[in-house]
This record gives sequence, structure tokens and C-alpha cells, in this order.
Amino acid sequence: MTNPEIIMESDAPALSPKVTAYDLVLIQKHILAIEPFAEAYKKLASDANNDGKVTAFDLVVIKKVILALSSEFPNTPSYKSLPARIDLFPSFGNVVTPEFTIVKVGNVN
Ligand SMILES: [Ca+2]
Ligand SMILES: [Ca+2]
Repeated sequence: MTNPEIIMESDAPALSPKVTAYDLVLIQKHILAIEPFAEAYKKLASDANNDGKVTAFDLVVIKKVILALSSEFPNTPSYKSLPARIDLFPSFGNVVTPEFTIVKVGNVN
């Protein structure tokens, strides 16, 4: 038997009014270690190609979406959840209260 778990998924469009050139600036500052993100959700939001790292490739991907050259992010939904999944396997006496933070890919501010 597999453990019951909750996984949040989204098929919302990649483009959002919240994702702007200013987000690109902030992500660039993170990549260049000028102003690194402290918050896990910002790193998650910045990883637009879903390779587990925040690099210049993510900037390219997000820029394409902002410019409407691309309608979706590669390998990742438009919204991610933090954590990605919650294990609901019940341990006796414990009540699992799932708590997710929903993260819009590309939006860090
Ligand atoms: Ca933003
Ligand atoms: Ca990445």
C-alpha cells in the first residue's frame, strides 16, 4: 500500500500580470549573489525550467513568457506548491494538517 499524499497541480497560464521585468531584475540579482533570496518560495518561483537551480536559463524562460514568445514554462506548471507534496500517512494520535504555500513561477515580489 502506498502512503496517501496530497499533490497540488495547476494548469493555469504561465503569463500573469504579476510576472514583470522587475521580477527578472530581482532574479538576476539573486543569480549574481548581489541580493540572494532568503525565502525558499522565491527560489522555487525563480526556477522556471524546473531543474532545481536558479540560473540564467530561468531568466531566458521567464523573459520569453513575459514577451509572449512562449505560453508556458518548460517542465513545470505555472504554479508550484511548497512543499511539493505532503505525506498523509497517519501516525497514531497525530492529525495531519496539510499546509501549502502556492508559488507563482516567475513572480518573486
Ligand atoms: Ca512580480
Ligand atoms: Ca532553473
